[in-house]
Amino acid sequence: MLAACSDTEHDAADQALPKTAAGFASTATCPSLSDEPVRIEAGTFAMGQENIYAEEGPVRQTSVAEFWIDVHEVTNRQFAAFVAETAYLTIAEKPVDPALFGVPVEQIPAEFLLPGSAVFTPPTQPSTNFSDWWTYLPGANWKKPYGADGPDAAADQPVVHLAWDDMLAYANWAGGRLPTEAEWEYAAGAGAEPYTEQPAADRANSWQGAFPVQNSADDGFHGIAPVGCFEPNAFGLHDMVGNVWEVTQDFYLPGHDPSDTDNPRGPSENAAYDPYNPGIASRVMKGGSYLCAPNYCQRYRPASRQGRDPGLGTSNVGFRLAYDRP
Ligand SMILES: [Ca+2]
Ligand SMILES: [Ca+2]
Repeated sequence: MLAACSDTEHDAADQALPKTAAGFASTATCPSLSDEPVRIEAGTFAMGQENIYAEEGPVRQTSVAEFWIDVHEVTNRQFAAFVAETAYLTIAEKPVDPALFGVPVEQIPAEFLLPGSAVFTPPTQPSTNFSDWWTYLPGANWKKPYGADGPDAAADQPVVHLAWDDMLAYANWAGGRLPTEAEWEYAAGAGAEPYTEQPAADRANSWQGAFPVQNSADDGFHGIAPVGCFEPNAFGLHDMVGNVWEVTQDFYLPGHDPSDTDNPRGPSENAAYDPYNPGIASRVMKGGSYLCAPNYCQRYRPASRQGRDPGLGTSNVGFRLAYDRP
């Protein structure tokens, strides 16, 4: 299916790492997918993974009830239909509440209070510090994913820069809900054996090369790909692993409760804890993104998980919906 993509990113001349956030934008088109969700039968699977990242264990047999799930990440086209009907304004399009910073307002740089979002912006030198590649760009939002000066959001690429409330508003409008982590992981694994290596270039959109300074884009994409460019899994679901991270409804704790195995819904809000973001009840996000590379974030796997700040979107996080009935 990659071969069917009418993109130019396979050209050798285009293999250098883009220098700007907007340089990661793709103009590729891929075979269009149905928006019709698929039914996932109730089942039991080995949830979690061990000997990789501590937060993914322990592995335990886990049951999920029947549900339906989108075959692709929610796209800009779908989100635009919601906004057109409701005039909904996302968090990233509104001025920032100074109280969120927890310091006197005069200590907050003025640009941090402008509407905007966090955009991946490649550093010029090797780094292991995420603050070197995340930039708060005023004017960045779902319609302008690379900032005010960048290209418009492409219709069939996943919508990004949404906060939790934005995803919830879309889900309520669309008649769905965010999947639980267990549902998502069961659907992503689709009965396959767990793996640890980076997926092949035709299987998922991840990062080939030494993150964050070298990206050969062997899979055809430096950044986000349109949904449906990569092969589906055995359940017919595209881009579960890679492309953009997908937020689930569960609150985040590092590691799983080994006794919570029957249609688990994660810890309570009060019990939620994210060591990278203490003081905030993070949600679990799954599957890694186009920024996951072997030397950084080996999370291109169904069991991978990280906490997601509910109040802020970024350029590598999206979602898809689950449903309790057809
Ligand atoms: Ca890629
Ligand atoms: Ca994904």
